[in-house]
Amino acid sequence: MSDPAELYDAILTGNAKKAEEIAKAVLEAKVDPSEIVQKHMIPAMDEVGKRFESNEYFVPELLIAARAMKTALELITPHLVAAGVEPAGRVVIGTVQGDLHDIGKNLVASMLEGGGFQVVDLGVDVPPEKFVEAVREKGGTILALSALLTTTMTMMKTVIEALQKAGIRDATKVIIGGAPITQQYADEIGADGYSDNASAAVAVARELTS
Ligand code: B12
Repeated sequence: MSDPAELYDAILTGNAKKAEEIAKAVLEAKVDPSEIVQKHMIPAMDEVGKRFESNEYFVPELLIAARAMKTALELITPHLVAAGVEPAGRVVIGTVQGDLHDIGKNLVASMLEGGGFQVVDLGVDVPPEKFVEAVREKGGTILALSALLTTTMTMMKTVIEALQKAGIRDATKVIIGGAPITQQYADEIGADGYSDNASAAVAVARELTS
């Protein structure tokens, strides 16, 4: 049987095929799915985040690690649900209208998934009304907005105003990020949280749901 601890290395080195094989084997061996995620997979993504922050890893390493994580998670998630493990919370995420950048947003989505959140990814160029609709329909408690352009970051304020108009602002926590975004901007537009990287985004989301 495969050792679930091997998943740590498979994710850290971005080996999606190996991550898939190990995940299949340990699930067949009836290892607790929650233990696989909490003890081996999340620590691997935490380490990936640390290596990125210390310039040891760059975007390509981040992306292949996130892909390996996602591949294994897709196999494990149905077992987590079957075991009755409650998700840490639900997140609706997307890149704001007019903006097509999605590498950072995808990383944040993968890290949140790895952190135990149920993530609804609306993609890129998402109009405010689509965010409102998704939060309402899918009961998103956290709305995560990404923007990479100074010309599109103002859409974040528009989305918050649309939530207000729809009467669901108070029931929704809004977190924002992307290269031009700062804590000061988040405060200015009344967002509930901000982070400048994907691993810290998980900590912010956890704090807002605790
Ligand atoms: C790759 C890239 C592209 C790709 C995007 C591919 C894709 N699928 O995403 C392509 C080629 C399509 C592109 C197009 C354009 N781009 Co571009 N692009 C970039 C580039 C080089 C890298 C962005 C990136 O992926 N970074 C890596 C990721 C990992 O970092 P990140 O996105 O910042 O995300 C991290 C954090 O910000 C945070 N985060 C991100 N989102 C969120 C969300 C939440 C909720 C939280 C908590 C955290 C968080 O966590 C992430 C992970 O750690 C940047 C330069 C740069 N240094 O940022 C320019 C850049 C963003 N682009 C720029 C421009 C101008 C454009 C174009 C207008 C170019 C043109 N003339 O056509 C178009 C716009 C298209 C559009 N409508 O969106 C400018 C923006 C300038 C500005 N101040 O507005 C930049 C800064 C380049 C520059 N120096 O001029 N681009």
